[in-house]
Amino acid sequence: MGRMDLRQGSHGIGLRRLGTTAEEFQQDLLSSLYYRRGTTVESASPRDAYEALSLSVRDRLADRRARTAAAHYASNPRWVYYLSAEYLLGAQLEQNLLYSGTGELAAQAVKALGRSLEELEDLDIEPGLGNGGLGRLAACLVDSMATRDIPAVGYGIRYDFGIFRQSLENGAQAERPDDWAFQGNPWEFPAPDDRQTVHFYGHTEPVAGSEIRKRWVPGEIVLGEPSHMLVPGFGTETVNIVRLWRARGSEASFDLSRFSAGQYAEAVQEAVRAENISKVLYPDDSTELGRELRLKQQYFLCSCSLRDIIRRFRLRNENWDDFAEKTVIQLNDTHPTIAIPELMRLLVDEYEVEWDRAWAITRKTFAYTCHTLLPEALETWPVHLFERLLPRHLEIIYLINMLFLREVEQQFPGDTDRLRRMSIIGEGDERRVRMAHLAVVGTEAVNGVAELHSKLLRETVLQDFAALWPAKFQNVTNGVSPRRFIKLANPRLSDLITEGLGDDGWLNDLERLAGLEELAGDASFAERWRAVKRANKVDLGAGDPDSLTDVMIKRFHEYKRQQLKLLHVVTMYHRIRANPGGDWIPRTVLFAGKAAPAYHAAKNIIQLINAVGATIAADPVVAPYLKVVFAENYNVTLAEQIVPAADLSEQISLAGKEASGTGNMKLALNGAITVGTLDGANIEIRARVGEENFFLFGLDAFQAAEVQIAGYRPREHYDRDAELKAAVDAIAAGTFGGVGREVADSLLGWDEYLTLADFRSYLDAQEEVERAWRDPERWTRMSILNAAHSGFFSSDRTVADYAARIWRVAPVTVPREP
Ligand code: NBX
Repeated sequence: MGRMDLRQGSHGIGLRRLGTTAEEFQQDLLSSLYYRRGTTVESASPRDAYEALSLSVRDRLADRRARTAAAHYASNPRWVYYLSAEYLLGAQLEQNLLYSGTGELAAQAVKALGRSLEELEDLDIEPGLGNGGLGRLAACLVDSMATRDIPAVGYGIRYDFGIFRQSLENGAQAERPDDWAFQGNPWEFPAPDDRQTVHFYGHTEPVAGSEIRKRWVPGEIVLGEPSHMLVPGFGTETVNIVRLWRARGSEASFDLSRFSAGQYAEAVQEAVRAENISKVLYPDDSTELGRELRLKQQYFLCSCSLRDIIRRFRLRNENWDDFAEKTVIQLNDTHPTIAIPELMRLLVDEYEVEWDRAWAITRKTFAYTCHTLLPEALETWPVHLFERLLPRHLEIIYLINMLFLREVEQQFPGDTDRLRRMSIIGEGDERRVRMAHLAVVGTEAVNGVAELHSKLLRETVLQDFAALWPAKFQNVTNGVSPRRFIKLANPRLSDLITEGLGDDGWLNDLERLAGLEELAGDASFAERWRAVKRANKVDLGAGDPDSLTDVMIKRFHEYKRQQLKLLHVVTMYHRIRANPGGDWIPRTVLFAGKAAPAYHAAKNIIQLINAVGATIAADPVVAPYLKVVFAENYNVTLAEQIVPAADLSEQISLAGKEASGTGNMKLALNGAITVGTLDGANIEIRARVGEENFFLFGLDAFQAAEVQIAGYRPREHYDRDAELKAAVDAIAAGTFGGVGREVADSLLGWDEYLTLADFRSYLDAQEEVERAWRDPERWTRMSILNAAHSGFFSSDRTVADYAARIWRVAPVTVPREP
């Protein structure tokens, strides 16, 4: 590959065209096995068969990739570069079979190897290069950019170890490393020719004849080696790429003289240090520990990617004034914000562009997406760390800040408090660089990820910036890929929808699901809808398929309030025990999700859930009605199994805390009904599916803020509500095990996320859930209407919004095979 990939397709080279019949596919599969795996049908292991199949499927996208690169090169378009420290791409084989239209051929061909497609799909390991919603959003957006024919590259880090593998040991979370590519990764194309050099540490020196330019003399040099994965569009010819950087020591990092002297560890220590940069994904999804290695990762990603972007720009363009016309760089949260001073450094120091011109280019090039409102999730870095690791960037940030504060001073003369609040440098006990401020100052557009989130950003966290630049702030509500989360995850429902709507055009025009509305009243359609859900529950095997499958699947965090769900479970347990003969609705409560390894309170909640589950399972009175399941190691693959089987979708975060949520969208699209607060995208889901098809409860964001301001006392709720008191007391007494005490102490002591304040309202909503469940016709109708009116939540729409309002890019059509 290398730089050739931009210039020409396969035309004229005289490549053999890949066949389109089962026999031809089988031939290709056998050649892959023979020539690329170096084995034979007789001695092939399942892994060999998997690899050979993957390579043959990948080949079928390669020609589209070549035509895409050629079309992009020819049209010299405006490009979108998506910078993200995380991608949760999910398993590749099934997706690429679908997107290349070779599923049928492949299924027949693998039979010749004496294997089944399902068996080989089970060997497909997902690259878990992300924590949660932010990483999965990046994956959905690159899918939709390709589907919408937008010239785009996603840049990221190729971590050796992705998000840890979770297992339960005595009901508590245990973590093991995720060596995801241990057996190789057939989906990846290495591109060593495009490697980049990255500098760290050292000092800066003045440059003769310039006040502004500096020379950075680094103290450490690391190589960034890229490889890429193909990102095909659905129902189109475009195949884009995600380019991931891996750190390597340079030749100089191996100390041959030490090696010769027998100092083997010392000889490689520099290389090891370099390679550590891309060794492991940080598993913390919403706290910033300010670790040096993490800042190194961020700069490594940005430095490699910007040089690659500039290399690509210069293939077809000469004038820097065209850079911002041809390039938009979207920052996925603040993690890649160091790209802003890095572009300034490259332009000013290396390409000798004058400061003001460079700053105008930079500001026009970048856009920033914020994914949080939690103050502890806003990244800041100690100035002294910056000074040591990236001395030149700190100087540039100081200069940016000085000029920026001058701008503020002009607008608001004499308002020193405002200057202090808005400064990129925070002055506390320790001076820190505020990355969100840098991201707002250095970009053309800033967006939140759901209506409420964008509004709260404007009115709270970024209020001063919104006052200064109101037009900069926008909303782009998140979305999810309907291919992965309906078609691939839920083939039964996909077939039924296609039959109901007459064709499968809904797969890239999701608003067409609205056509299901008129089928919601059709008894036979409803019957089949119910049968699909039931069959999916049987496949999942979590519990009785006729029970209400109640799912809460997401990262464990106190703001998401798994503890509220748990209080509900304990209350159900008490009620059933008190009245064993009652007309109870059987429920399976399914939890899945990881807690950051250092997040003690979240890990306690996991442990308590499992303890409560075990107590219930051992209780012959309650067990027939209530089952708690904790599915280990939640990831994209597991989500694809759980989502289709869900009846009830738990979206119960404290209002004002969940930026958007995307699991809420996946579940609604698959006919689960939401029980939720007015938080994040829940609000938009409810507005679309209709309030009668959504179980609402709890304080809204405004009320929650008022409660906090008035001085929240969780004990008042505990004292007033006998069932709540009984649940908390049982937990505190250790009925379900020792960690209960700590969980109860936190609930009664401060309850940061108002769990107790929302308890009664939540229980009322759950009673409404049960009323609806008792009427299967009503429930099914609600379920169909949820899917019918969730078409807005396609990531294709999200991408169309970004393209029209932020990126201002036009699609480039890739010609079909001649
Ligand atoms: O981003 C999530 C939000 O919590 C969701 O509400 C939202 O739907 C989703 C997509 O916009 N944020 C998230 O997943 N954050 C992280 O994973 C994260 C990772 C590393 C880090 C901070 C946050 N340092």
